[in-house]
Amino acid sequence: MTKAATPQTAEFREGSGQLLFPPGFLWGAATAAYQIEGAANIDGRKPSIWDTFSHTPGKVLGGDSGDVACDHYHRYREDVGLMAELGLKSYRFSVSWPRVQPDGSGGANQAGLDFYRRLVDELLAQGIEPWLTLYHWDLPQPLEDAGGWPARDTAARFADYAELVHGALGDRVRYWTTLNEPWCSSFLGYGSGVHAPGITDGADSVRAAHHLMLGHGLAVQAMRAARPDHDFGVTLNLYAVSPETDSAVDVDAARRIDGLANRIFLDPILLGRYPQDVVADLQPVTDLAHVREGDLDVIATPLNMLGINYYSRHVVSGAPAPDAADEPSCWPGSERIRFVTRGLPVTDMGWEVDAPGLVEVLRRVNDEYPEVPIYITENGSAYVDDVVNDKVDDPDRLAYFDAHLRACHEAISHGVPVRGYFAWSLMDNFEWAWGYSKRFGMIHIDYDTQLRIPKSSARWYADVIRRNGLAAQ
Ligand code: IFM
Repeated sequence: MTKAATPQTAEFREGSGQLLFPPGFLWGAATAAYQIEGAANIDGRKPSIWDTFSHTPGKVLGGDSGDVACDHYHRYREDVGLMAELGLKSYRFSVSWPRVQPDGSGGANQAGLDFYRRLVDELLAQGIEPWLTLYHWDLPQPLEDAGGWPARDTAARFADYAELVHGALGDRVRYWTTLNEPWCSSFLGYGSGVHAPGITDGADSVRAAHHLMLGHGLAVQAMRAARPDHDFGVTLNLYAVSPETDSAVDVDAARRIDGLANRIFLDPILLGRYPQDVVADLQPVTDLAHVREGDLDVIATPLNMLGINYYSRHVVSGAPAPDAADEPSCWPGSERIRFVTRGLPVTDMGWEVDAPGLVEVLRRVNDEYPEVPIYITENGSAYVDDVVNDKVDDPDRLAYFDAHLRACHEAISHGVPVRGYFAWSLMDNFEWAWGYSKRFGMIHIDYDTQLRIPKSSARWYADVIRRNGLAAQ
């Protein structure tokens, strides 16, 4: 496909006072199983690595776990009703592997599959397109006990699981994402250890990244063989990356972090090769002997869409942090690079708000890789919310969405094929190592009563969807 020929489908209608998105733009919101479902021990579900991790003292803030979360497993009808009120065109959710295949291999747990059938049927009844993610970090514990993602066999187990879920739900779901943010599964799970399973081994983290990608490729091949008409993709969390200054050490630090955050996934998946500079940077940690002949062909199995999750930018300096040397790190081989802030406004996660970074990421992917339809599969922000008179006013979250949607529009006007946007998140939920202390939702959850209150950002988003665009500024 010739990129230069891509029509500029986003139009700014002078005089209409609106910044319109292309017709058919897929407006959605996203969640993930362990973050919202609860019902951790019923209907045959068994523990995942996140159940084990969150029940290990000291791993999750406040000792929180996903045991109950938003109790979405029992309240999914009410939640789909709220989605319909928002006018969502699509809902991105993930399937809990340990709910549908509790041991990570072998037969299916029909009760688990039935839950997702009920959920999908409810969505379809409301005219909401289901968008299914197979893996959002909840590896069945028995697979971790057998070696987890650093073990090659886990890739094969994942492809079997994908086939099983696709076989059960492929008659009603068309959009299939294999992995959500393999960077987090590999480098936070096996590098810094701040995510489950909490391993701190640089070489393991790189092996995990490879086997996650291999599992992705095998899964796409297996599912596509059954239903070539479906859309298959993967979701990567990509960052804009900049050097703090234009000094040679800072520029090199930015190259390294871009390599480990972005290109270590983009290049194998979209180009069928590892970036050579990243391979060289990794030499002190691993020689990548786990990469076998033919793996990269599998990993580069063509995609129907690429999901991009965007939150912020990394600004880095190569002047080493004196105290960082021996800390477990999610940057294998580049452990001493310093992450700096620029004094921009930050969200409750401490992440700088940088909407231009989203334009940069989108244009970069479109310029440097073969063209593929892009969906923003997550974008959003955590802020502290107050409930006042049964209402939640969240102007900062609303402004974050607004700025990033303008960024999407700008990218589209430059010819980037952005086809949809999923707000993170539909509702407040279990924010991993931060427990329930961070709120990303457009719908407020009272975790004591399970009362749902749509925030002002939700009402605003409903209006954006209704008009398929934003008011001009
Ligand atoms: O909550 C997470 C989600 O599970 C994956 N992407 C980032 C979100 C915010 O940290």
